[in-house]
Amino acid sequence: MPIDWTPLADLIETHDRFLVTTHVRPDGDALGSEVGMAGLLRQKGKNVRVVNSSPTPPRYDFLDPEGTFFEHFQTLSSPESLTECEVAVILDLSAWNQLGEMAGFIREFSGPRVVIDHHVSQDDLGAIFLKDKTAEATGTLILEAVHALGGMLTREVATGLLTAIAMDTGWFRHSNTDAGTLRAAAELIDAGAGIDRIYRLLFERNTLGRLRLIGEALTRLQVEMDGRLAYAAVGLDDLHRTGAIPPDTEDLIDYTVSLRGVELGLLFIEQARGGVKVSFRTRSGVDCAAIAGRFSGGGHRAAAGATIAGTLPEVVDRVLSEVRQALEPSAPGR
Ligand SMILES: [Mn+2]
Repeated sequence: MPIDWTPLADLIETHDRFLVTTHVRPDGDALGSEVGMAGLLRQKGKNVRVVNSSPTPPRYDFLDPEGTFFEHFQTLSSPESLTECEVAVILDLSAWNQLGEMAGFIREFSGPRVVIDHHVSQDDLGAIFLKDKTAEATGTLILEAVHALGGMLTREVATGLLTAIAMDTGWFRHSNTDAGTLRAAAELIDAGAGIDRIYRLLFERNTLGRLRLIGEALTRLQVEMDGRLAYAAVGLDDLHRTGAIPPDTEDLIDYTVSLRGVELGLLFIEQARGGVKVSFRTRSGVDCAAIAGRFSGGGHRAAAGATIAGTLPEVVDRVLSEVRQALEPSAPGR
């Protein structure tokens, strides 16, 4: 359903200072959407700060060539200056826990909050929701906002939005890709986004640590239930041993569902701050958002996640026993 962008237009009309933020462990959609949104707001003459609870993974440094666009909440030199922002624009999330360290600040934030997102809602966040769960990416929604508000697709904005859409569709391969996705991509390429350049920057700058981590995870890939369920677990010690960094696990989950016959793929990643991040992916009829919801997580039908308290072996056991039940009896669409 198309979004009515009037509430955003009204806030732009009546306010000058905007804070833009996104979820923890930001991905291409999160960061690319921020580039698009901040560009639009600045074109409207607004003062914009883009502040995230996680630092920007090196993979996405090309979205911020000067290193000044994305600010990191915990290392701000004057955190109190953030309270000067009048409107909070929250992108690509609909749950308090996805805000990480910034959740407290956003809860206290006295001005209007706007959420622009495509996830199944978990929390109301006390916000104006500009949401389309059928959108392939938040980046697509920002492109709509640019159209609706008469913004310009500069090369910078187009690069951010193409990164956003390409990453949330698995580079135009997943089931959320349709003709409209490719039309949006074509428009962004016409506006100056270099698709080959972006691909090279994202996928052909692997570190040896990242490739070794992928190798280790694949070596330990487990398959059960006649090959319908595949999973792998990555511990903090694996990162240390291989020289990988936490963002290097970003696309690892895709290998689980690349295996023939797999209906549900799981990836368990031990978190430095405690607990385990679990990713759920399907290429069949399994509802990943529903399974993740049983662990206070969420996302989309085909891709979801949850962060669960406990040690790596405990969480693996708990999730597997839940998931085995979800896959019995045989899931449709095999
Ligand atoms: Mn997204």
